[in-house]
Amino acid sequence: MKVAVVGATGLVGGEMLKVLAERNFPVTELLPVASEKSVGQEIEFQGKKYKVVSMDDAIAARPAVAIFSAGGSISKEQAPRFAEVGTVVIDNSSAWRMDPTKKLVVPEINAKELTAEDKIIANPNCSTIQMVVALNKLHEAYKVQRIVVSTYQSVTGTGKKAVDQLMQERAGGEITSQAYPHPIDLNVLPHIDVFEDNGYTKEEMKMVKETKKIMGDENIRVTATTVRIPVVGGHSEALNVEFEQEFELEDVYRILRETEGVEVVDNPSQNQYPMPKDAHGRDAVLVGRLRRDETQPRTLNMWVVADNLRKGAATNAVQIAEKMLQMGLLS
Ligand code: 2RA
Repeated sequence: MKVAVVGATGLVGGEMLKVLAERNFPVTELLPVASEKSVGQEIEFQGKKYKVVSMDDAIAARPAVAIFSAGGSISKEQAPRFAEVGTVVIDNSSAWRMDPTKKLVVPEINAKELTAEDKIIANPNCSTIQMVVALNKLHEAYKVQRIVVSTYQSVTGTGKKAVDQLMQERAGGEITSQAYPHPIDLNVLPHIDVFEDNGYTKEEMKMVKETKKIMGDENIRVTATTVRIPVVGGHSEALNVEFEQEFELEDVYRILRETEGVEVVDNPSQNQYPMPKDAHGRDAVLVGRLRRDETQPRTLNMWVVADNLRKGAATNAVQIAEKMLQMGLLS
């Protein structure tokens, strides 16, 4: 199967190539796409060398699927061009996520909604993916009414420039990479993406809007504070979740242990709880620190950690492609 990876030289694009290889996705020909200046650059995939190609050449090759991680403006312009030649596009940018004609998919939750008509599919925001993976089965059991979420997000979510800024600050040398308006080492920034008129950031509003769409329930109320912290392994989130139905903690543990993609790590007496260093490079969504909110009924506190480049982006996108293949929606 001809597969294009658009944004192949970026952090997420590189992770997509790694995941495609790890999961033995049936790639017979790879079309790595990046900016014009990268055309001709060689990358290695499954022991073979491929040259980066231009967007036009990739479209002309009519790949079966094109997995994008190249920013919203490029996706808005180029995804329809791929779709016109019959390519299925799975896009990691925010460009199509809230488009009512496009599906926003976490395979474990709503892949069943995909049809042959879906030619552009949106991959949700990383901070949303790990939250809904952790909550979806609890929602089915107890019906989520309200989520208060605070995130502690890795600099890898911003990209290579941010990782370089952190490492340069930490090394104490010259700072040539400035991804943030402030130092990030030994600091935290309550500022991810741009601020909107309501005082929330775009990142916070993504969590509010995307959660409802993926879980198929416009009545779920979400309020978010998203924060950048100086780590690289993955995003962490503190969730306070109010349900319509009462729950027993042991049932919550059972449901989470049975939830696809979730790993319960919760033994505080042994200092065992989810941490980015343990999520790094893995696809599992780690859940722990489960405890009843003693200030109000039917409410649970939990801590959720996942590698934002993997399940938060690359793996979720590849899993969508795998599901479509299984469903006969990819030729
Ligand atoms: C971030 N979730 O962490 C956003 C985009 N990857 O910056």
